[in-house]
Amino acid sequence: MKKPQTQTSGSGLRGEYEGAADDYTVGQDWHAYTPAMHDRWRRLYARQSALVETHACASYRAGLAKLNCAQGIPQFGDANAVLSAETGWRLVAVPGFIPDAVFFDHLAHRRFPVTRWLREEHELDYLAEPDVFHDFFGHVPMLLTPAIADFLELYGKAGARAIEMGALDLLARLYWYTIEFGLVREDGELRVFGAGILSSAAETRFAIEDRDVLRLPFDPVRVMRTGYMIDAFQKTYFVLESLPQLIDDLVGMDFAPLYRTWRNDAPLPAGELLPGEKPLGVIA
Ligand code: HBI
Ligand code: FE
Repeated sequence: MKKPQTQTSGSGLRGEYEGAADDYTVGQDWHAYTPAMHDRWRRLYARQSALVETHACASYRAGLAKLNCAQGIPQFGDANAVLSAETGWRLVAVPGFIPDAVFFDHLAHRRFPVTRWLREEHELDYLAEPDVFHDFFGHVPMLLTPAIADFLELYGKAGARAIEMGALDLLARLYWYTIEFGLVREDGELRVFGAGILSSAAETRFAIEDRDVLRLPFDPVRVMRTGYMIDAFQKTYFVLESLPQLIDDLVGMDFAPLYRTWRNDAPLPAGELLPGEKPLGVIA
């Protein structure tokens, strides 16, 4: 029996970092997953995939179907065959959270880091760190959508400059409010495409159904200025009119002047409207 894959390393980060390569990649070590872990994945999958039918955007649902991963923790190599044919992305296994610069470099080269460990039984509903369920179930289906695939590469390429300019927080909010917690309007209805929402049963319902939470039209600068919480439901969601809007709004945008303007400002509190802003209602 191999040692359990979920441990706290000397760094304080959960995951087994020892033996990782310089770029923090590891083997997935798929054969080390136990039957109990595959069973846990199946239950997580069954619960979330039912919700996805009614709450996720069409691209996500199409992507998930192509990945064929209902039966247990998937082998990343199988997903890579699908990804390489569709958008040229590739999954790499990592022990858990990795340094910002390393994360950006993977994305810039169309490699998506996927955490290899699975949450414990008592964490089915909530987890603050990414695990294989969040990373795979939440993110990988959207890697099959060209607009998202291209945006993520662009985000990766923007990383080094943001770090250099002391504006990482601004750039990271763009990822947070789209890739992790983004909503998109589809045939007049609100749908989810953010992985942080789609890997949580409770937030999937909340983000779409709650009548009072603030939903604002996506605007890159407004997003970059807005703070967020990592341990509670979001207080603001940003809504795209379409997935390609994400890349259309950002490609060719010069971030340097924005960084200089906003990098020293405290973030706008989530959940608050600026003068003149109009929230989008629940589109039921
Ligand atoms: N590492 N594994 C992993 N997953 C992430 O989502 C991640 C990361 N390292 C840095 C990071 N995200 C963010 O702080 C950057 O997007 C800024
Ligand atoms: Fe994530």
